[in-house]
Amino acid sequence: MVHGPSRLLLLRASPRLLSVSCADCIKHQEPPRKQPLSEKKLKRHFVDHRRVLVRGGRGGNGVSCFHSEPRKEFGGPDGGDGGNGGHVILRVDQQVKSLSSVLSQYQGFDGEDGGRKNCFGRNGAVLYIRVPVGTLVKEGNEVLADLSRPGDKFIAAVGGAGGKGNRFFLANDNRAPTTCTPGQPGQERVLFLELKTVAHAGLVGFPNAGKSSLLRAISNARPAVASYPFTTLNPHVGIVHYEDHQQIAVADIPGIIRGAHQNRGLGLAFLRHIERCPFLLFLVDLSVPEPWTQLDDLKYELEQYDEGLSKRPYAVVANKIDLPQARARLPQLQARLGQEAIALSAATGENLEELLLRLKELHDRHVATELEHGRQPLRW
Ligand SMILES: Nc1nc2c(ncn2[C@@H]2O[C@H](COP(=O)(O)OP(=O)(O)OP(=O)(O)O)[C@@H](O)[C@H]2O)c(=O)[nH]1
Ligand SMILES: [Mg+2]
Repeated sequence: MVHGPSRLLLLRASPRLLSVSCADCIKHQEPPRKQPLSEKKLKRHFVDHRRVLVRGGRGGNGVSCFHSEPRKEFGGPDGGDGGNGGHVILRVDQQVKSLSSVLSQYQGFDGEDGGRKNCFGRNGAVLYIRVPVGTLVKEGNEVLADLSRPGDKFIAAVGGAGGKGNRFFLANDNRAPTTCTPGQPGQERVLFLELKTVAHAGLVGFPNAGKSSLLRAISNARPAVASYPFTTLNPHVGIVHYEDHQQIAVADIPGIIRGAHQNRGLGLAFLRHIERCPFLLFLVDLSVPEPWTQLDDLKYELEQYDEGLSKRPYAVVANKIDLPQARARLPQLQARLGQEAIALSAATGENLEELLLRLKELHDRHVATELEHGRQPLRW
C-alpha cells in the first residue's frame, strides 16, 4: 500500500504529538505520595514478641605444624591459634519500630582456623540484631535485659573461643609439641524478645472514645480514625512538641472494654505498651450515657492486668464536647468524679491547650521525681 505525502506527515507527526501531551500530563500530575499503611496491614508489620534462636560463631581450630626452612633442621612448632567466634549482639536502633525485622534464628560468624608460620586466624565479626527501644530480653521466665535506651546493647550469644595451635604448647620440657585444640562452639540459646513501647503518656479509653483522633490532633502521628470500635489494632506513638523544645511522647493503644481481663474485646495483652508510661490519660467519651462509669471500668481493667497501674499520675479527658448532648453531661461528670476533667473536642480542636498544659505539668512532675531518686528521666 502506498501512502500519499499528507498521510506520511500525519504518521510522522503523531508520535511527537503523543509525547508532548504526555509531558503535559506529567507536568500537571501531583508528586506521588507515600500511601499510609492500613491498620490491618500494619498489624502484619507490627510484631511485639518474637522467639529467637541465637548461636555464637564457632572458634577457629588451632593448627599443628613445624617450621620448615632449608638448612634449618629443628625449626620448632609454628601452628597458630584459631580466631574466636563472633558474638551475636542485640542493639537498640531508634529507626526500628517493631520486632518484625527480627528473624527466628541467627548464627554468628565463625573464627578462622590458625595457619602455618604462627599465623593466627581472624576473629569472627560481631553480628548485630537491630531491635526497637523498649525491647525486653527473656530466657524462660527470667528477664535478662531491658533495652530501654537508644544504643543499649546485650550479648545474646557469646562466640566460641578459638583453638590453640601447637606453638602455644611449646615448653622447656616439650620442645616439639604436636598437640593442637579445636575451636569451641558458640553459645546457643533461645531468647524471647518482647516489645514494650516507651512513651511518657499512655492514652487509655473505650473503643470509639476518640483516642486516635486526639493523638492526631496533638501530634504528627496519623493513626486511623473510624466510627467502628477497635479501629486501632497496634500502639501508635505521637510526639507533642512544645515551644521550649520539650517533646512528650503519647502512646495510643487499642480500646479496652469491660471484661477485657477475661479476654473480651482485644483482651489486655497490649497493655504492656503502656506499662512503661509514667503517667496516663484516661479518655472518657461524653457522647454515651453515664460516661463516669467508663473511668471505673478502665481503672478496674488496668488493675486486673497489673496491680498499681491505675494509681499512676493521670488526667481525665472528656472528649466530644462539640456535641450538645455531650456538653450537657459535663457538669454531671465533674460532680461524679470529684475532680476536674479536661473537657475538649478532638474533632474541632476545642480546648486542646488545657490538655497540652496538663500534659506538660505531668511531665515536669515526672522529671522532678526521677531526678530526686537519682534516675535519668525518659527523653525523646
Ligand atoms: N463529634 C466528635 N466526634 C469525634 C471526636 N473525636 C472522635 N470522634 C469520632 O469518634 C469516632 C472514633 O474515633 P477514633 O479516634 O477512631 O476512636 P478510638 O478511641 O481511637 O477508637 P478505637 O481505635 O476503635 O479504640 C470517629 O468517628 C471520630 O470521628 C470529637 O471530639 N467529636
Ligand atoms: Mg483508635
